[in-house]
Amino acid sequence: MKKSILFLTALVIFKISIAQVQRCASTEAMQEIAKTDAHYFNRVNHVFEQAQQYAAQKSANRDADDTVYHIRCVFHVVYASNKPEENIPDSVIFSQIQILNEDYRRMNADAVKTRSVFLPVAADTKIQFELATEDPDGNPTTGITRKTGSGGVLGFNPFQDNVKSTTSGGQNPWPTDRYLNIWVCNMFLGVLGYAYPPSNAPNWPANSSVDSARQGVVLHYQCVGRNFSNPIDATVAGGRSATHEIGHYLGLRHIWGDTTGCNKVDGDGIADTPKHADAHQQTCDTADNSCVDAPFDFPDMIENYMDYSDDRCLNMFTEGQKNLMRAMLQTSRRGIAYTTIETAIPSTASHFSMFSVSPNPATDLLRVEVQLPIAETTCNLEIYDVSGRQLFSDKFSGSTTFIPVSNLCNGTYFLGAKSASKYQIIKFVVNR
Ligand SMILES: [Ca+2]
Ligand SMILES: [Ca+2]
Ligand SMILES: [Zn+2]
Repeated sequence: MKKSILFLTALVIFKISIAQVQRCASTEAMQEIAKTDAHYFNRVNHVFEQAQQYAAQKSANRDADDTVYHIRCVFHVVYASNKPEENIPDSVIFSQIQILNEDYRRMNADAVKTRSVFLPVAADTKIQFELATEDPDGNPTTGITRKTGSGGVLGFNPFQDNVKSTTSGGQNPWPTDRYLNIWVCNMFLGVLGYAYPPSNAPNWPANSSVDSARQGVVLHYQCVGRNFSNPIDATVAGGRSATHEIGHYLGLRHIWGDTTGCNKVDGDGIADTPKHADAHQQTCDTADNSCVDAPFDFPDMIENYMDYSDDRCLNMFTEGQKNLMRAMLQTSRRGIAYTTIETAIPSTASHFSMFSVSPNPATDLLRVEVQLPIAETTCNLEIYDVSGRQLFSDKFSGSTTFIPVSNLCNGTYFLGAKSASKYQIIKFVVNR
């Protein structure tokens, strides 16, 4: 969060000259609020720390893992009267809701591309999205409002937040403590989106923060949904700007923590995301490893939705990010979602009824036990190192086998078992 305005300006110009689009202006928009609200960052940090503690107290406070949050969304489409293309069709908004549900429930088709090294922390957040069916007065609604407005020749300005008020050419929000408001408009300087993190501590009265009427997400109309006929850029055509911005809205920070370089304890305040030196600007390089993590060095998690990578290589949130977002839904963002209890438990549905390794730590031989489903006769066992390199692969017909690990150096490894219907990973250590 410590970044000079001067540096930010330079960064924005650099991004625009290279990539033509700026993935997200959330940090810069927050800096703008801080100019007139001296305690803004303190408040944001305080709320973030409270949510971290809340999420950490799993047994006492964390909701049961089978609770599903359903967030009520309202899309406000604000378009210039002479630019009908800005008035995006319902079908594009429907596809955006679908993308959000796929990404947050880890049902995205490209979840299979998450590198093995990150599978143990890849999360189904159990957060879902739907268009509101009741407006603030209790009347039926489509959850979409449309309005001709104007943010001026260049589009709406993220640093003035003018799309969020009718008096400045935009559309007023629905009550921000009951709905996730998502404004869709043309935006200044190719900014794709921005959102503010929660800044109202749960023990404060509702709407006590000066910015309560500004809570929500703003998206450039050309990065909404899937298969949009006129995307602003191929790297952002997957509808994942919304996934990223709603991550901010639910309290997540950029994975590199908005501080460049590796000389930081943990950029984003999330324990299971590796340290990143900086954003990956619409790139997709799995060879990147910008900082050394301790005690084990992970590659950069370029597939995390809170990076700036190409939409086509984003595919995961982590367990730590999930817990933080769910903590916010129980505290600062309480009220925007209703909950249901999921009877099936998908996160373990793909697990074997029994899968174990011993001894752990191992020295020479790893004893593996797998209970295959009744209708299946074989599975594949695979060992990966922490950078995702496959070191071993063999077919196995169960239930007990021994894998030699005497050729492996001391360190952490992952053993994966894959059958026709099951997939599970166990972390093990070699230490001799
Ligand atoms: Ca981290
Ligand atoms: Ca690393
Ligand atoms: Zn962002």
